[in-house]
Amino acid sequence: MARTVIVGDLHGCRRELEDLLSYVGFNEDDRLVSVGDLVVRGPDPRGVLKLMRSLGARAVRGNHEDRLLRWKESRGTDQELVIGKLTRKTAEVLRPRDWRFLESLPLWIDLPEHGLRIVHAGLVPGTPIEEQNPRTLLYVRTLGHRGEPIEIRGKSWAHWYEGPPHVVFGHNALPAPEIAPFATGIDTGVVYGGRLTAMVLRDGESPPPPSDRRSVLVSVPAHRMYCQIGVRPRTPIP
Ligand SMILES: [Mn+2]
Repeated sequence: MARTVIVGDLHGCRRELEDLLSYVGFNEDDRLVSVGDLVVRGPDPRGVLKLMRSLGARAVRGNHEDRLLRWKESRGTDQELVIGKLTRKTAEVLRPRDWRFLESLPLWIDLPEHGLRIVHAGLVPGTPIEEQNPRTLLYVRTLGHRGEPIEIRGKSWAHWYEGPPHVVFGHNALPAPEIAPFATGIDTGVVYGGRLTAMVLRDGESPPPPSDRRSVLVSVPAHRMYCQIGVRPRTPIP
């Protein structure tokens, strides 16, 4: 039976994606969707994109894809975007078909058959998705006193969100998945030596309530720490 596998931030960790697909017994009937940040910081950005394409996988745009694309667009103009060493390293290895894949990524993907919406970072509760600031979808972590989006760490925006649809997101690397009533964060920091997490749903299945949410989550460990920026999750998912 066909399943939907939604995978967390990969950051070029191709081996761990292969491990995860093998762990869940991914087959040609299943479909793969990513929460974005497919590339940058990790060892094999092209390998991740090649594997994604070969599986017909979909993905939303992450802040790293967005930054790469905005840099590419600005290149050679007097407004050329300044990018960091790790972003540049990725930009240098990507081929035209990789860039085309990145350019095709939408800011959100709806999977109504699972009652789901996928965004990279999150959203401001109560605002229709079409009216969200793209910057919010790519970078939000918490909310201010007036409900405004904030990009630094704090209590996840997800805890104020009341759905529907259920939102699956990444961006905020934590030792374990973020489980909120109507949202699930699945960035468990594989590139920082943590784990790669995915939500696996059967045909037509919606994410269960928080008490059972872990029954649809799986994870595999990183082979090593590829990058020291950010958190280094230590607590494995049981
Ligand atoms: Mn991100």
